Amino acid sequence: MRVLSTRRYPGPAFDELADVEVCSLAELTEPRPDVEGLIVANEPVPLELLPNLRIVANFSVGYDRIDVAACAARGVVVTNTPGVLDAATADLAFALLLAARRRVVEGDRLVRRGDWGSSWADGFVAEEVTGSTLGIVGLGRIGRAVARRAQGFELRVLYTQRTEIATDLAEYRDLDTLLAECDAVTLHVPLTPETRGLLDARRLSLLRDGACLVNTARGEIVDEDALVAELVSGRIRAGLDVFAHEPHVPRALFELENVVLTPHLGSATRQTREAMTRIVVDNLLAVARGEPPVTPVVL
Ligand code: 8YV
Repeated sequence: MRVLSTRRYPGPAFDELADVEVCSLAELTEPRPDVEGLIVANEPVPLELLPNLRIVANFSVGYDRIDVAACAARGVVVTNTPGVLDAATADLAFALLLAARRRVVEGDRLVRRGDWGSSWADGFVAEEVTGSTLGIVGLGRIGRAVARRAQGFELRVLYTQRTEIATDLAEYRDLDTLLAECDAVTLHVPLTPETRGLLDARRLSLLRDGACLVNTARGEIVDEDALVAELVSGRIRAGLDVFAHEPHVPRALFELENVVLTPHLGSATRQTREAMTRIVVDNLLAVARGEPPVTPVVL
């Protein structure tokens, strides 16, 4: 089975693909009837150029940029990489929470500027993380990994999602109540038509003064203009790994000390990225053998 891959994905599993060609989507301009498998990283699939495509193996748990329904209508299976990036993403959410709340990056900048001129006792006081209340929006695999970490930090943990579940990890609240009750809120829902703009200006205004918003999910879940306005006002803090128009980051954020910015690093550990490639390759090999894919996206 000939596979087209938008990059050389990391890790040894990639070398198990016998017939693979690395080609970006921008380079794919002519019809390719020889291609039966495609590897993308949550990128739009040019179905019209791939008439004999059988599988889109997505190097990503999120598939919001892939038209899964259009693929299904053409008999093309789409797979993703669930499970293996939960720990890495939860770790980053915690890193952003700690960094934003404890002013870690702001402190680093102060030291590098040579502005640390007085004793440790002056200024730079932050709000305690331990004992504060964390709200998790979406208690799926990644949300639960965050909740487990939160227990180690002795946080009170609330969660919200469409359906309330029985769990010892967190107490349920509806979204508006959760936003108003928490010292920090972290987002772990996929981007869907229902979650696009979920945190609009009204909901952002429900956050407590000084609260911290962490987003390692998708930028489009938050009204970015409204978030920038809240951050510019200085009313809240944030740790942001994702943005509405990546790699564009609103310039107004660059000057702010109350926001920590990272370039979509949620799954970016060697172990996690190699495990993602392993799943991508396992899905392709299964379909090549005529077997069902390992981790299909089910509509
Ligand atoms: C990827 C992600 O870095 O899995 C996801 O949903 O956002 C990240 O792991 C990104 O999608 C590119 O594959």
